[in-house]
Amino acid sequence: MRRRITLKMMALITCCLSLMCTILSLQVATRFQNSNRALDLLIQQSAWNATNIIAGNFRNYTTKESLLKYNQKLETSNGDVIRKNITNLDNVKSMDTGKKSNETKTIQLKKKKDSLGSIYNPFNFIPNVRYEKTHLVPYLSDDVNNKYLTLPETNYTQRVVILSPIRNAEKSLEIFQTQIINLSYPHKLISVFFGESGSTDKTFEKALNVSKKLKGFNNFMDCRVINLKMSGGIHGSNDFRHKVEYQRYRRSHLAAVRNRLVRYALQNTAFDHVLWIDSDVEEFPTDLVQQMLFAKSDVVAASCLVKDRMYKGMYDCNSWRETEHSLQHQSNMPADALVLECYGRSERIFLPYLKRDGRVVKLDGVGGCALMVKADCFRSGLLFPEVVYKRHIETEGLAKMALDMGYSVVGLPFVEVFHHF
Ligand SMILES: Nc1nc2c(ncn2[C@@H]2O[C@H](COP(=O)(O)OP(=O)(O)OP(=O)(O)O)[C@@H](O)[C@H]2O)c(=O)[nH]1
Ligand SMILES: [Mg+2]
Repeated sequence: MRRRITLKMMALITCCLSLMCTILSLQVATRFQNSNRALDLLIQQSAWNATNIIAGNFRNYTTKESLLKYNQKLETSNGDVIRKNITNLDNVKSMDTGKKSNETKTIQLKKKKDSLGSIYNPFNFIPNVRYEKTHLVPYLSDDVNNKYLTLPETNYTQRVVILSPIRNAEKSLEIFQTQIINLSYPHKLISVFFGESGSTDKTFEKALNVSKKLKGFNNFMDCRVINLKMSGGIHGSNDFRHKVEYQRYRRSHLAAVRNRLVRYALQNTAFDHVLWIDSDVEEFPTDLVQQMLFAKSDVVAASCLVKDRMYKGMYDCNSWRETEHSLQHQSNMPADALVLECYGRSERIFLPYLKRDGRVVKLDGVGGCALMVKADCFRSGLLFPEVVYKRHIETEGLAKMALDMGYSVVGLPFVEVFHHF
């Protein structure tokens, strides 16, 4: 009897022990899984934090050194995110056709051999990062760049007017002039109009000299400096003029400046396309005009970035594509609310991150750094909204209005212009 009890007790203890072991191992497993997930989140979070530092408050960092410092931070944390995404190349599609290509298959086979960033694996240079994770823009290998920037032979006949609003731009006009002269599009088809107002330095006189040079020595069709006779706007340091509370008025003023300049151009010269280039854009490709014409669209924006040695980052937060989430959020906002990007977490996909979609990609918002618009769009009433239009203003408002008017709005993720920083 006692033996049976002892046996029963032993069985019970064994049961309890194995139950405890199971619970313990389950706990360990869950913890391990959680810790993996936590690690995963931590990596993502650190990338996001660094992103916030760079992108969200991007312009608060006024020295290149401080940005570089944060950039290094971001690269470390973001490197993990990139590597993580790169291992999942199964769904990589050919950027040309949207179908899986032979080239892609080869890349998939090679992927284990190739180190990150190898020139043999150009797709490594286009990390599948989600838009909110990073505002760093990857450098592309020449293989990729050449493929997506090659243009067919064409005999150009279309007339282009470059419109550039300027205020206190005395210092940037020299570089601007060089960039314009370097444009490879036939100069005799290009006019350049500067729209000056509100300057407290010698911007007007400097612009006059530039326009004389362009017309006199470089065979541009027509070059003028127009005194727009406008006052107002928000000016000053980066930190000051980018304060969120000033943006409705600042952007409204810029819209008015752009509208006045394009009205003047429409009345005074003949052209097929307007190419807006801001005077603080200090580098653009020599074939910028051809690249924008290649898109054969009504509104075309280039990627507006900043760069510093090994690093390229997004500058302009105005060229983006809406997502389901961003549209959903907007639908709950009051009609006169103004939606601004780069002042917090975004739900849009920005132009530099749409490279996988191809060389010409659909957009819902555009920036004015380098923006081509068909002249006929302006002739039919398109303008830069000076008051909120569908919760957007100025260049982004123009994109919204253009889409409503049935025009095509696209961006060129591979065509990069560099803003002063
Ligand atoms: N005529 C005129 N031009 C202006 C005025 N304010 C700015 N601009 C010019 O308009 C272009 C865009 O202005 P920015 O101040 O660079 O505006 P932004 O690109 O939206 O913002 P940033 O991030 O500050 O560069 C530049 O070429 C400026 O020189 C103004 O009051 N009058
Ligand atoms: Mg600017």
